[in-house]
Amino acid sequence: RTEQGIAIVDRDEDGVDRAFRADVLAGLRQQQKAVPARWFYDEAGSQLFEQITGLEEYYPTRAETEILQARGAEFADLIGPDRAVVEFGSGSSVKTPLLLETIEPAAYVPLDISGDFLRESAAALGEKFPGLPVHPVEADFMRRVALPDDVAPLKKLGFFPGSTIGNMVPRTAVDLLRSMRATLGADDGEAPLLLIGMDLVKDAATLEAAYDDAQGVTAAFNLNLVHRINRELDGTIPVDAFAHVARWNDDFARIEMHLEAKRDIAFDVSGRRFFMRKGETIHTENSHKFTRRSANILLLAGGWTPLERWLDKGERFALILARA
Ligand code: AVI
Repeated sequence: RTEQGIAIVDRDEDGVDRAFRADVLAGLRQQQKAVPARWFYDEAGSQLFEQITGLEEYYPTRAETEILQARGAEFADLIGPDRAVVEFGSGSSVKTPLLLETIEPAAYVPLDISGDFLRESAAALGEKFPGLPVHPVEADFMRRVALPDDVAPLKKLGFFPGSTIGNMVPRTAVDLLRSMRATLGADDGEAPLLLIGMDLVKDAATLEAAYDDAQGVTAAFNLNLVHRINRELDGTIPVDAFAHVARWNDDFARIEMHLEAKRDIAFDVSGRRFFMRKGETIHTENSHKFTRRSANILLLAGGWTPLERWLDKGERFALILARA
């Protein structure tokens, strides 16, 4: 499933994504109902996320872009030219060019589970940087990915912006950091580098607003998961029975998103019956926030030594450079 060029989505004879169904059914059976956040990103969900990144309340994208714009020369100095930039996730139309413009890379390798996004963003990048070899790889980067032969001998820089690492519980985040080391060839040749974005702990009001915006875009993003379950898994979930909730969990330093039942409800998904009491929730996302220390500890646990970090002017977000 995770090797280069192999179709990754495993569908049954009715075209249902087996992993989606398994995750939803298992998650709805739990005491605290939960569906992994990765299922937000169907076409509508990805568009809503794009919209979120432009919201007044959602500062992380702006803050990280500011760092890339303002501090590019500094990290270009530390990183040096002629590296293959391996991006975990398809490049964003804004951040990736900012990095590629500053560091004079030898190649660009976007890794993504979704072939469509991958091809689109690789083509756009190719047009922007005509001389740069671009090697898109369709793969699940949660496991070690075999890089194309042309790239293997080059020095590597992993790029993982957006604080996507924050959407994983620490155990999964450490697994991913270790997989990244393996993908980047940490044990054969020159030590790879990693440039990673991490959102910082701040007051709960700012964080809760970032995940519960006034226009209701984040609410729509959360509720889109219910629409997706209904559409793809023969669900009968009454979407209007749910409220979007974003709350700061101080014990684990994370924003949690939930879908809270506004009344007692019963519904079916894939032929199974489920019940929820008023006030009961489906936990749909964690977005961990970091301090200097917790970021360093996580990186070290994943096999990376932090070298330098840069913050935006408002000190809301960090870009961290680490070496394997
Ligand atoms: C993709 N990820 C880093 C976003 C975040 O901030 O955790 C997803 C998101 N969820 C709600 N708003 C944005």
